[in-house]
Amino acid sequence: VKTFPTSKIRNVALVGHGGAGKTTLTEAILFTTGAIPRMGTVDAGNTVTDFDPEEHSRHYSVSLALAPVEFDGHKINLVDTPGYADFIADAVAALRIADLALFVVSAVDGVEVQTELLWRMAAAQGLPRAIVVTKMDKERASFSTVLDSLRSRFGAAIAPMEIPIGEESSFRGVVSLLDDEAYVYENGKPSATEIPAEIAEQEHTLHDALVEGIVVADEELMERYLMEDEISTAELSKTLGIGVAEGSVFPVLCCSSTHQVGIDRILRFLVDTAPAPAVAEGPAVATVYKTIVDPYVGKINLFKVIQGTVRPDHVLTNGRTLQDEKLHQLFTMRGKEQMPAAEVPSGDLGAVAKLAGTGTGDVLGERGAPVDVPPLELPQPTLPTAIRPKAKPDEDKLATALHRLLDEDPVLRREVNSETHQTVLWGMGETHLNIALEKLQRKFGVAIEQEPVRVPYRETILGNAEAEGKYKKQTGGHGQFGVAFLRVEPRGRGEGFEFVDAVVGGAIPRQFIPAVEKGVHETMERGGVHGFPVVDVRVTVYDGKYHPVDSSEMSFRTAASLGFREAMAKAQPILLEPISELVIVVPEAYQGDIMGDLNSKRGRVQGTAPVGDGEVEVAALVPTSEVLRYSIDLRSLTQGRGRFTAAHSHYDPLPAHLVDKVVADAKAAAESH
Ligand SMILES: Nc1nc2c(ncn2[C@@H]2O[C@H](COP(=O)(O)OP(=O)(O)O)[C@@H](O)[C@H]2O)c(=O)[nH]1
Ligand SMILES: [Mg+2]
Repeated sequence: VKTFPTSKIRNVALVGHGGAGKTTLTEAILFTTGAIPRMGTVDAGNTVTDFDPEEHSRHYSVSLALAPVEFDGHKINLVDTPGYADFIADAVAALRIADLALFVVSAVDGVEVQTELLWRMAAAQGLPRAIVVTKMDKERASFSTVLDSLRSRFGAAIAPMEIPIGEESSFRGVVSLLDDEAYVYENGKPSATEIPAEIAEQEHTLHDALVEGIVVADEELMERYLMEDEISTAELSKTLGIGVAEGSVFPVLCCSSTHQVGIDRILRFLVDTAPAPAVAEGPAVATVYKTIVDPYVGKINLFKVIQGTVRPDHVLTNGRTLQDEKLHQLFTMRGKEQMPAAEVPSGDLGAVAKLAGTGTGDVLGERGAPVDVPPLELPQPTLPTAIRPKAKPDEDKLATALHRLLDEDPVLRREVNSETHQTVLWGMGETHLNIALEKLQRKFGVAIEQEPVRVPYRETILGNAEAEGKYKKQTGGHGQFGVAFLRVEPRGRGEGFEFVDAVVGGAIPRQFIPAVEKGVHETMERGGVHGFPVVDVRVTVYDGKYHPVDSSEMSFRTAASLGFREAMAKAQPILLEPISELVIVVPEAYQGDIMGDLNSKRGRVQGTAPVGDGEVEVAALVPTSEVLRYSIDLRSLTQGRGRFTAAHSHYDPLPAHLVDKVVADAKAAAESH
């Protein structure tokens, strides 16, 4: 690939709700610029940017993918992103390196939930934004309806640059409002035409509104406009570009990707009006926004150069690990294809293979280069699933495979629960987790089985009790003998286990006291009356008996275990359940539903507070067992408009009427192994 100066580079993230038409628009742009000889389709699974088998089987994007194209002496790096909530992390990463967020909105469906969420993110970042209303050819497409909904959601800075000629099946061209030119398309080829009479008046009004909107930003232009001076399209474009770069105006274009109508106008806009990356001279610095793990090629890191020029064989230091990394060959990705690059200049996107310890979110810089890049904040996964390899011998393989999978998908989190002994994988939703498991099989050859996540219940006691633990065995020669009298008492929540030795007069010889403690401790861990670990008890050994020949460490361990079990059973044992603290943010309209649902989940709302933008935050304490799948519940309660975090808070007694069910479920789970 040719090297382009920074001013001729455009980094454009295509974002928006799943199914809006991002991948198809990317394909249409690749085709229009001659990068590919024919257009693939998402449904046939042969587009450039949906190349994973997981994308083919589902017919939608799950990872970001690059599509650099050349147009009019510029290099436009399109980053196609997934729109579904489960895969939002890749959209977040793309927004971080883009200089323009191009929101793709379906002319049929209008502004949808993910579009709003992504808009909010881009706004928080101050990222320049523009909108393409696509699928203009489809039945029920309406440019004006979409425009109204854009304005009502995103305000008056929404500025149409075009109006469609025809709509639905008669959609055949666009009028460019900036220069009053009309184009109709045949087989993707535009030809200039007269503005159709039926839209001429609307065109005039919109043209004037657009031009006025542009010239107010520039005093000199304003004056000339008032003097009715001729202002060239180039001047208007340039001034509009300043507004776009400032994020004070959001141009709107329209197209049909499948019929290739208006695609060249979008390219024109990107070249003429979209901002170039900021030029930064100095030693090379690059940020890694995505890591792809290929089982054969290894890791490929996608990066953006934010300062200087990155060259082959450059040695850069990873700002997190402080390790040097040698960048051998540089290339650019187009979908899954690698295209060699001689160098990657400031502002451009590149890729590099085989870095030892670098991944998503890392910053690479020349020694001594000041590296001050805000961290890439990825969403926290909220849905757990427990996994195990289908075949027992794959245990070790699973650990390595998970490690590599997490390199590629840093949003996934792996946890090994020491109480339930489960390996738990946390993801953004069911599809995210399913795809993770499919990749474990496809890329790393480990077949996985899912099982319900077990809640780490615990046991404790409410009362005091005493018991005699006696172990006596006579076998042939010398036997086993030990007796330990134990007292159990409850301790406060979270205070843990305390062992007290109150034996006097050598009823149990000194050297066997540790064996008594060990016997108690082991039994607590293995499980109490209901089989769950015992916590928050004081155990006192206050008397005992021994035999000079038959007593041993073993006999006292066993005696203590028996005594502890008996005392526990008499001391009003109860189950404790973990309680999670949830912090939920939803649009105000959903507050009532959220509270009702929390109520039905035995939750206790701790407080609510408005957090701006029409949203409220609800904090609640809810039994963990009730919210393992809260991610799914919240999505369906709010149509995807809510978000939440959950953290372990504390343990509370499990209500008595639930004990039998919890015990039965645990037994069934244990037997299934
Ligand atoms: N009629 C029509 N269909 C389109 C157009 N763009 C996309 N589609 C269809 O809409 C569906 C979703 O498109 P896709 O590009 O996967 O959307 P994405 O999820 O935003 O990437 C696919 O079936 C496309 O064929 C268009 O301009 N016109
Ligand atoms: Mg897509």
